[in-house]
Amino acid sequence: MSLKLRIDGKTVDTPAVWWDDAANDVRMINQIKIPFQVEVHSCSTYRDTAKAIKEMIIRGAPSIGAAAAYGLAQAVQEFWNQDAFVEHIKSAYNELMAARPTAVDLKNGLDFVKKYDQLNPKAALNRAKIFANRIANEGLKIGQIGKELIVSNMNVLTHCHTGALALVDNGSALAPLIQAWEEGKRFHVYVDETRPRIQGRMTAWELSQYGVDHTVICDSASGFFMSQGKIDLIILGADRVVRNGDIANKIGTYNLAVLANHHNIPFYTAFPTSTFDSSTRTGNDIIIEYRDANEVKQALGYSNTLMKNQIVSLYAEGEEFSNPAFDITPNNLITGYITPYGILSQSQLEKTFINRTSQ
Ligand code: RUB
Repeated sequence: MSLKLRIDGKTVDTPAVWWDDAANDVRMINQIKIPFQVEVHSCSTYRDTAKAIKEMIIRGAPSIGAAAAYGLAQAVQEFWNQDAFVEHIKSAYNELMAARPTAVDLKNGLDFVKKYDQLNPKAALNRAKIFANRIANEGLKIGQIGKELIVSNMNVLTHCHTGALALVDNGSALAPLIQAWEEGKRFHVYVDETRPRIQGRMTAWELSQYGVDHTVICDSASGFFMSQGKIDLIILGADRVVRNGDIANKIGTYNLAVLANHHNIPFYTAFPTSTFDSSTRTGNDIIIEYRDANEVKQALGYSNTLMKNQIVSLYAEGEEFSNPAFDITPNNLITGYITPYGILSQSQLEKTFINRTSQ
C-alpha cells in the first residue's frame, strides 16, 4: 500500500525532498506555497539548502534532517580537492546545523553523512540518500503499527503537520490515519490550524488528497472539543524525543497534552529513528527556537484578487511579540510513542533507540 505524497489525488514519485541526479542539486516541494501551488524549489549549493531550511521552504523535523544531509553532501562536492577542505566542511556543517536548532533530525542527518570515515563526494551523497530513504521507509512502518489505535467512528485530533511533506514521504502521525482510512475504517480528524505558520493547512491538504474526513479548528478550540467529548485520541509528531521520553514539538503541543490528561484522552507521538536524541537526557536541555516576530505580526495567505500569495499585517505598528516555535511536553503526559519498532512505553524508549540514530 502506498501512502506516498499525492498531488491532485494522484500518487507521485516525488518525495518532499530529494537529490536530482541529472541536475546534481537538491530539490524540494516548496511548502510555503502549499496548498495553493505545488512548486519544486531547487538548491544548487549547500548555502541554498541551509537557506531553504531556515526559511521553512522545507519543514518538518525528518524532512529538514534529510535536507541537511543532502546539504552536507553538496558541501563535500563544492569543496572537494580545495585547500582547507576539512575546515570548509566543518563550517558548512555549522551553518547547516544553525539553520534550525530544535529538530534533532538535522543534527542526526549531518552526523550520519559526516561519520563516514572517508568523506568524498560519492560516499557523502550515498550516505545522505540512505538517511532520507530510511526515514521514508520508517513512515510506512509507523503507519502499519499505529493504525491499530484507530477504530471506526472515533474522532482524532492532530497538531502541526506530520504527513509525507514533513517526513520525506509517507508521514509519521498522519501515516496511521491514512493507512486506517485506506483500509476502510471511517473516522474524523480535527486538524489544529497551528498558529503562527499554519502548518495545519498542509495537514488538511494531505488528508484531502486521501479523502480523509477532517475539520480544521483554531488551536484555541481544541479544549472546547475535548470538553464536549468530541476527541477520542490525539496523535502528533515530534521534533526531538530525548532519553527520558520528554518531547519537543510544535508550539501548542504542551497545551494539548495537559488538556488531554485532564480529560483522560490518550495522547501519542509518532516519530522515526532520526527524531530520537540519544545524547540529551531530559526536555530541560532542549534548545527552543525563537523565530521572527513577523510570523506572529503578519499572516501569509493567498489573494484571490492578485492570484498569488500575499503577506498582510494583523497588528498596528509598535506591538511587541514573542514567537517560540516549539514547546516541551514531559513524558508523564504521553500515553505512548509510535515508532518503527512498535508502540513503546516511556521505559522502553531509551533501550530501543540508543545506538540506532547514527547507524
Ligand atoms: C514541524 C513540527 C512537526 C514535527 C513532526 O515544525 O513541529 O510537528 O516536525 O514532524 P516546523 P514528524 O514546521 O516548524 O518545521 O512527525 O513528521 O516527525
